Amino acid sequence: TDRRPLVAGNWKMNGLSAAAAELDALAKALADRPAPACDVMIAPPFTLLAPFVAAASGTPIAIGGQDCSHLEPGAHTGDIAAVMLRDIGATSVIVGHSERRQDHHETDDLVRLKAEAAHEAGLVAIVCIGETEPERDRDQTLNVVTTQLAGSVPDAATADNTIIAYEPVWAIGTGRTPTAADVATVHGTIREVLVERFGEDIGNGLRILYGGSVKPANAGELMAVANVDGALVGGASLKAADFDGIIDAY
Ligand code: G2H
Repeated sequence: TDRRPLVAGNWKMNGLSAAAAELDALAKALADRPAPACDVMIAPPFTLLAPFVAAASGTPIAIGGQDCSHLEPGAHTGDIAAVMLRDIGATSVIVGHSERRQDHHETDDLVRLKAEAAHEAGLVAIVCIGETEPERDRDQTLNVVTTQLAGSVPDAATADNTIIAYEPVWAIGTGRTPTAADVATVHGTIREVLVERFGEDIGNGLRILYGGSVKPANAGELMAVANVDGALVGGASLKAADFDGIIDAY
């Protein structure tokens, strides 16, 4: 199966209005060399979606959201509906990032509803899963990701509307990464679970990103692992030169 890799940047709660210059710098870097052999996406905070959509226009960079509500527009103070993201020009949205699961007590059920809301609005849902350090120490990694997949990924998932991101929580922003062999084991298990649930076509078509302390220096090794179809990048997506260095792994 041909899966086009995706390098996605998650800016998290970073970026003031001047940060649009960083997107221009990335666009310039990409324009200065042959078209990247991967899809490229940046998810800025909600406040920067509009300027980033404008700055990315005419470039290979797609813009996504970092979260969406599972609800339709209405009386929900502080929330953002998936249709609002689509309306402003986003084409995808991250759901169930471990920081949302931790900081906002998001459950697998809620994450699945958010992914369904994203689909309803015509957005690609990037569904995040991953074990904590105590879970890893107890050898529960494969159980945890299997449970999260079952609960967080909608039944209507297809290779076109859903992307899985495996992010071991202990590797997020810590500079620590699993070994290539460990990544291969987890991504291989995720692939098996997807094929079992969705069949060969969809199961093998769904992209599985790795996330957690990806940087230019380790991107080549991590992206070469079987069933790693790209990266979800936090800290190293904030600077155009770093992010471009990761895209360059393809
Ligand atoms: C994991 C990742 C981006 P970082 O959360 O989603 O962040 O690359 O900073 O570890």
